[in-house]
Amino acid sequence: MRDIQRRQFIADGASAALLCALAGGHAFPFKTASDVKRADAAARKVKRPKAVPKDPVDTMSFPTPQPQPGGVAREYWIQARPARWDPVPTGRDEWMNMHIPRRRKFMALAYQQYTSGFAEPIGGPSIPGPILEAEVGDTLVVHFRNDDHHFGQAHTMHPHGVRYTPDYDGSYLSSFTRAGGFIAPGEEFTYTWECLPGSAGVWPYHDHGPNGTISVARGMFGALIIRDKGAKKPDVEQVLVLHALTPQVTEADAVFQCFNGRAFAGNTPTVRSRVGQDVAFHAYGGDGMFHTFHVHGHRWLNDAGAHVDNPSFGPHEVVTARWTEDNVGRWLYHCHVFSHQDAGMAGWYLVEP
Ligand SMILES: [Cu+2]
Repeated sequence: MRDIQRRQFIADGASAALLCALAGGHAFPFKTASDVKRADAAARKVKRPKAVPKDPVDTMSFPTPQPQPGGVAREYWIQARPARWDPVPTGRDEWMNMHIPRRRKFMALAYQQYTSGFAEPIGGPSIPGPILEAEVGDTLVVHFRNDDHHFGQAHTMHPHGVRYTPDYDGSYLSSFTRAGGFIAPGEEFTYTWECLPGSAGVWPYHDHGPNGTISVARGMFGALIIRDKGAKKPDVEQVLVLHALTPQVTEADAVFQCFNGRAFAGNTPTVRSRVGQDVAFHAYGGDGMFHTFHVHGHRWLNDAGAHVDNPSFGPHEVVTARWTEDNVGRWLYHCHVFSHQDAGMAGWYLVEP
């Protein structure tokens, strides 16, 4: 059975499209809005799979990790929910002073933060989702609730960079799915992730449920920031996720190339700083494409100690650009893939004296 599905996946992929979405073991070409609707319908029907162990690891159980000595448990309450979303709220591109005439609003999927015990929402649903912060030695304890009453699908949170046992992987694995890999609408699950030495940095998290590819394309992603114990937080810190909102999910007549769910300067984040401040941008690719991160008027040292002003990165790979500010002005930041830049992947960076 599994082999047949696998062959079907390969056949669909070869004949129909480069990009495929998997919904509960069914493979769909991801070329048109109706392909996405078919994947949605299949994903809605997926029930929690019955466990069919194959290897000894499939039946092992694992203790929930605790913070290291001196560390603490950092608790978050995060809900997944549908959200009507406008990628260009101003209707304009402020860089080129152009009107953006397209139909724009669509149903996104996003993460939303709540206060303790899901008592009150903290702000609205956001793309990317809430930034989850911790220090090395801590655990991240994330209470996750699925409120996807619109698409009616199971969702998860799958983190990068931290350590987790199989139950907290947050990945749908058909008959090998562990506890955190399938959270149905209305259900809650608590993930515990360990911020061990080596996990300092900025890392993505995202849905990895049965329809994960399409959910991520709708906005279900966010970032973890793990700092070394006592490390200074930059004065200005901005996470930027570079990703496309495509016609397959928006049903608009063209793609929106976005930073953080918004396209075109004046809609994408406008980042502000002053001379002398410690400024950090963390950029990652939230879709299946490669991108670059370019900031006018600035260059910085990469991890290898070389000066760069336009590093490239692949899907879900993070680059950090950090410097002490010394250049006053109105600057552009953008992806240097021109087809991305010109479809909205650009924004303002304003430096005051
Ligand atoms: Cu790009």
